[in-house]
Amino acid sequence: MQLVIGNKNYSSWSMRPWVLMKQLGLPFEEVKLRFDFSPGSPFRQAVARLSPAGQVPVLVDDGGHAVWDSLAIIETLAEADAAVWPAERRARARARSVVAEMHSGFSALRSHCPMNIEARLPEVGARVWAEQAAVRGDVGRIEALFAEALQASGGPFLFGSFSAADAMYAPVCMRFVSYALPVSGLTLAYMQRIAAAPGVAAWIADALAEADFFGEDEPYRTARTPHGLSTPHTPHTPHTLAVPGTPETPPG
Ligand SMILES: N[C@@H](CCC(=O)N[C@@H](CS)C(=O)NCC(=O)O)C(=O)O
Repeated sequence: MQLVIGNKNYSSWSMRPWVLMKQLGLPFEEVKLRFDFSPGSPFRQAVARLSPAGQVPVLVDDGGHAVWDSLAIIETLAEADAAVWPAERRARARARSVVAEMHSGFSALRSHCPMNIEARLPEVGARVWAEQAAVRGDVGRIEALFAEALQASGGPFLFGSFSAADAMYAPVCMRFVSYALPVSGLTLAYMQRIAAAPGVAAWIADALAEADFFGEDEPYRTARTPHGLSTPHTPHTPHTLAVPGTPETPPG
């Protein structure tokens, strides 16, 4: 089984099935294609051989059969491992709902705060927060669904143990950190648990070790900041999650 992905610093859709497979212990070979969306690029050519949709992630089984789109990959994984979704019927239905909501929505947050794990852009986040009501709306809805799921399940993850829902929202947590969006203590504590989950921590460490600067996903910078580049990469410690005005809450 292969999972074809893009740059770990930027590719939020690739992150979702990757962290889910790691968290569930599903074996796979990672095939990473460096982002280059120009026509005929090695990225374009390699993806076109696998998927008519032309996007990553793509899951390729041992017979060479490809499944594309993060949600289709998640459902394919669920056929092999029931732990992808919560066991209880209503929780499973709710998890599917919030996963679908992420897959088809939150376009304001996604466009104004593109995933950029390595970046720390609190000033940009403050400006976006002040100017973009739709981003505030997206974050409010996400915080509400986090709170509802965590309250119903008792945590530590949205539906108890790590599921597709947590994988789907892991890149959102990365955005909240990079742009220092002003979220609640409950959300911060969940973000810390997400960042510390071994599969997520491994993805973050790999993202920080990358050196690529991909302009199409960098509306706010012209170069990557130095940390994690020129110096040897040190083991990842969970992000500093302190957001101005919001008390840092320990995991729990
Ligand atoms: N709906 C798709 C979205 C995938 C997607 O947008 N992938 C990006 C990288 S994160 C990509 O391959 N972009 C290349 C392009 O759109 O040409 C999914 O859920 O997998």
